[in-house]
Amino acid sequence: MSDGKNPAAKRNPSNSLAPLAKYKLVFLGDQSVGKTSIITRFMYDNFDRHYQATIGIDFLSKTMYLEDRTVRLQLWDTAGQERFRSLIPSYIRDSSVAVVVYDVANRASFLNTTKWIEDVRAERGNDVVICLVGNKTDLGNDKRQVSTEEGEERARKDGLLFMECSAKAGYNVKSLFRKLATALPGSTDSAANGSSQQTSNVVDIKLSAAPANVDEAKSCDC
Ligand SMILES: Nc1nc2c(ncn2[C@@H]2O[C@H](COP(=O)(O)OP(=O)(O)O)[C@@H](O)[C@H]2O)c(=O)[nH]1
Ligand SMILES: [Mg+2]
Repeated sequence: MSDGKNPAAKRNPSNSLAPLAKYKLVFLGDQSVGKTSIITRFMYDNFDRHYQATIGIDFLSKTMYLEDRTVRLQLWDTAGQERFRSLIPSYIRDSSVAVVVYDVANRASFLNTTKWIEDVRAERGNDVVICLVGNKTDLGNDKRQVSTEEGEERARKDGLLFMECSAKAGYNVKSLFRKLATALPGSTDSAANGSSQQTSNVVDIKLSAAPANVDEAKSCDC
């Protein structure tokens, strides 16, 4: 009682005075792999989307309350169409995290992640967390064109985080963001280098069961 410090404050003594840390997360990948659906699932726990971000680029914000600090995530959705591709580098430029999505039932979208990852590396070098995400696992094994092992192997070779999920089924979407949050630069468990995989001793992030005023999503209703 006497010193009034809790363990979280000890880990991050400036926590209470520090301005809210903002992180930009960009979502990249071919058209129709499910980028907008993953964001929609995370923001609203919904699959029927509230917003449609397929023309140009749009972002939504969400505050996440971590054990030792609070962060503000800016989720930048992108359109994968070639005609918007020239815009992509400027959006990648000041990002902390790049989420490169493919569709596990579409091999071409997996192969194309190479290009998206090259774009990210060209802009950010190693100063970024890249997560490779295979979406649409709900489609089942008969539709699958990319195995989990192949995705994992690719991520391992390139020093990327990896996750499979289904925006439709709501499978692993929260886990994806939990993984991203623990890898953010400056977080307790991340190294300065974003490709660090040392996330075993993770903090408990309360993404679910949040009170109604926790989440904010402003850019969809305007
Ligand atoms: N079966 C299935 N379909 C999905 C999933 N995620 C997205 N889709 C569908 O795939 C299509 C493209 O999704 P969208 O989020 O617009 O992809 P984007 O172009 O990458 O933003 C839509 O018809 C979605 O309903 C998923 O996890 N499973
Ligand atoms: Mg979209």
